[in-house]
Amino acid sequence: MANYIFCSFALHKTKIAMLTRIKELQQEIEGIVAKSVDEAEELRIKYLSKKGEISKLFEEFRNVSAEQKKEIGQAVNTLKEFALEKINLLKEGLQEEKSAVSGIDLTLPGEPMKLGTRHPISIVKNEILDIFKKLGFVVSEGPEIEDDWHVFSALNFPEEHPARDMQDTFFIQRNPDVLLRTHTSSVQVHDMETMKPPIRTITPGRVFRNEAISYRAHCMFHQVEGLYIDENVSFADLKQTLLYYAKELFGEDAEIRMRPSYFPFTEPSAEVDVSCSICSGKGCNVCKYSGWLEIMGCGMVDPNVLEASGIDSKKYTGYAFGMGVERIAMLKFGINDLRLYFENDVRFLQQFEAAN
Ligand code: 2U9
Repeated sequence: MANYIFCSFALHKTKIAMLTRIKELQQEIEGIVAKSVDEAEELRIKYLSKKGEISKLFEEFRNVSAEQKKEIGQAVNTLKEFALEKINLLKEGLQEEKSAVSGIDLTLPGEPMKLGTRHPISIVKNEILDIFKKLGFVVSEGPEIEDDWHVFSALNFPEEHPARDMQDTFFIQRNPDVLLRTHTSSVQVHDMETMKPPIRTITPGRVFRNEAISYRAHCMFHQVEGLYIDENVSFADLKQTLLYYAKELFGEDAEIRMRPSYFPFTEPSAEVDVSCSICSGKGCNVCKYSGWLEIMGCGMVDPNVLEASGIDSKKYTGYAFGMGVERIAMLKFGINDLRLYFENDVRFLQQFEAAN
């Protein structure tokens, strides 16, 4: 009798241990993942091969009493089917993935990215700035939206000057005191108001004029303007500086000439021509057979302009110059239509130096 009780107790223990193990394996198999078909096969071996975890359960099954065999047998079989299905599904999924990428060699190098190119205006602007930086000029920049004082009044434009007209200048919100700058000289007015001489600034920036767009005019373009104020600054200093600039930009053979002109902010004023680098001054269709190309305007800063910004015109003199970057770039690159700069056509843009 005692023996029977012991035996029944032992069998009961086997049943609990087996059901617990079946449950553990069930949870474990639920969570299995495989990154490759080989990994899935390893899992099959681990659970379903002759020496696998589930086969071990079948061995233990021998110790289960006859009346419990049905229940435990069903549980082990269900687990075996579950494991088979799970591992087959894993394998199928991995096979599909593999065939989806087959035909693509993932080790091949990628398509090279097309490098952008620097805009010709930026190339020329940087070149101009670098030349003047070498001479000790400091780059100064300022707002595109300005007031009347900094664009016109401080620069000696009379009240009735046509540049103030709506036909020439973009005003904002019909307010005559809020406008888009028509030249970067406004930045240098700010500089004169805030700096003490010696002042030596070079000012690049966009300017806006109410112009009809054509091959030779645009309502927005880029200027670079220079200003040098100190004691004893003379027209000779200006001439030598601009000759150096022309030789740096157009080559050692470049010569300049100055023609008298008029600007409200400089007195005397001049327009500067450079010898035509295409025909070496002999005459061609680019220089219209004159041998010269106009590149900039310049002059001695009008004493009224110095005084308006609080600089003593008895103690200080200064020179100033200004140029349109589009025009210089046209001459350097042989571009014949200003609109090309702003159309963003890659066939035009990719002809210039690669940006790095
Ligand atoms: C201050 C005082 C004077 C800048 C100057 C020019 C002459 C000039 C034109 C060239 C072609 C403008 O882009 S363009 O249309 N500029 O001819 N600019 S002197 O004179 C200044 C600048 C700042 C305070």
